[in-house]
Amino acid sequence: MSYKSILTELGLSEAEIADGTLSVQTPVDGSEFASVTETTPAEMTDVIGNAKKAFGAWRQVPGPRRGELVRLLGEELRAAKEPLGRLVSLECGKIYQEGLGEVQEMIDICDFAVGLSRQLYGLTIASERPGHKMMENWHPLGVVGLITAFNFPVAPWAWNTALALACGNAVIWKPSEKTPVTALACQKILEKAIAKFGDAPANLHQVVVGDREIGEIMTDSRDVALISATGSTRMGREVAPRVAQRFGRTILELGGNNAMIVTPSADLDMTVRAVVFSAVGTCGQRCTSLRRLIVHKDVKDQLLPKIIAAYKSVKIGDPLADGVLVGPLIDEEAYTNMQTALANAKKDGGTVHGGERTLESEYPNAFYVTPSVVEMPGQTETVRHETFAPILYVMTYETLEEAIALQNDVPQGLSSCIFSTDLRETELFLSSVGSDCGIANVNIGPSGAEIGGAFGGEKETGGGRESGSDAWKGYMRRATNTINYSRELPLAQGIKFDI
Ligand code: UN1
Repeated sequence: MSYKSILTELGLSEAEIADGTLSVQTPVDGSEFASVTETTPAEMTDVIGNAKKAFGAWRQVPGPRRGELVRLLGEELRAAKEPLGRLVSLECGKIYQEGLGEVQEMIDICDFAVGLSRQLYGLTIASERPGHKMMENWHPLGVVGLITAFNFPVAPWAWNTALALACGNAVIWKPSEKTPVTALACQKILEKAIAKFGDAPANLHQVVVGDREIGEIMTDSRDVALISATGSTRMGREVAPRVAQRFGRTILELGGNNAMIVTPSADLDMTVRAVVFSAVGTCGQRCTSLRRLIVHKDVKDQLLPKIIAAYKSVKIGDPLADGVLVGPLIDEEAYTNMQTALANAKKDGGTVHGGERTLESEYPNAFYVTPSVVEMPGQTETVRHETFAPILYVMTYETLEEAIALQNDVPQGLSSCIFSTDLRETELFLSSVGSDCGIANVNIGPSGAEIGGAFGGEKETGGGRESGSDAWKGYMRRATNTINYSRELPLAQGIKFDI
């Protein structure tokens, strides 16, 4: 199937993906496959104004009716699953299976948000005063500005948008400049749902394509109530203070430095499979990718050769080809960063297995690498830094307390896991003195979370939660209401104030 036909299948016309100012290369072979029109800074005033208008109308539509739009979006996504999965693969380089998985996450969150649209529950609260009642109501928040990253070009959009729309908000989406075409495809898919829905306000959802200037206008605007940003800690460090400056709200899902603790009681065959998927899947470019293996000193010699052998058997190549498990890195910069990290790890006393460029003669303009395992003498600064590439640092431990301390001793706090069949070990890991991450798993790798849970993490990961559980509350504002149905006017706390 040709690149062009994927785009046409998704309803993107030639004009929308050609003759623009932003050139889009596929990491598969480095060639340009689209060039899209960028939003100018001047246009942002209208974009934000239009979103504000759309919000004004949408917030008055009953929640369950808003859910109907999300239901229709889920149906359109089901219909577009294969071409969209292929486009994800083409634009960001993950294998087709993972492209399909990403679209499935979008479908799942739509289903979740449809149910949610009838369950935006508030509370009734016992009032301390006679003839009074208290309650808590959730209202739509406003315009939601989304900033997303190249590595998951569509699922985080869906987590945010499905919830934001069900919660009564309008959305402005700034996708990564590396993956704007999938964003335009999502806009098309949503437009189909909107057409079937019938009476949604214009500009309920808008995509803006451009560089940081566009992003800054959005983050600085008082008319954008919430900025939900997925990406690097560096990006979050710029976004968060700008939004805080105007007392806006943020949901931040930033870097991870995810670890797996392997204890002597672990099922090692299962461990190897989990390590390989979570460390080399998406070419190590998930925020949840496994980056650190903290293995008991008596287990390392059994486990490491199995991992190295499994790494050698993994097929690397065109992510759309059958049987391939690892596609390319996103670009040359990612490759350079990987090589720098490996060189630093060596300087720190690490022993590097793999990590070389491969398929260079076939794809001179693309960056395929063999995944690497690095045996480290300790948790050096190189290990504590998140490098978005398939590098797995291996360290050993003697006591579980020591392993947990190592696991927690990084600036990031997204995902973590333990492989163990000992209840005492697993419960300690999950307890208040265990993993300090937003996600802590047992006998499952750190990546590949289901949408039903709240997704996000602590420390430099930013503290935000997206997706399932009660993450929807981040997209609404809470009003506490106290109602007096008596003929008296008692004051709270028993204060006497007679006039
Ligand atoms: C990301 O890499 O930004 O848990 C998101 C996972 C996926 C989402 C990753 N469900 O790996």
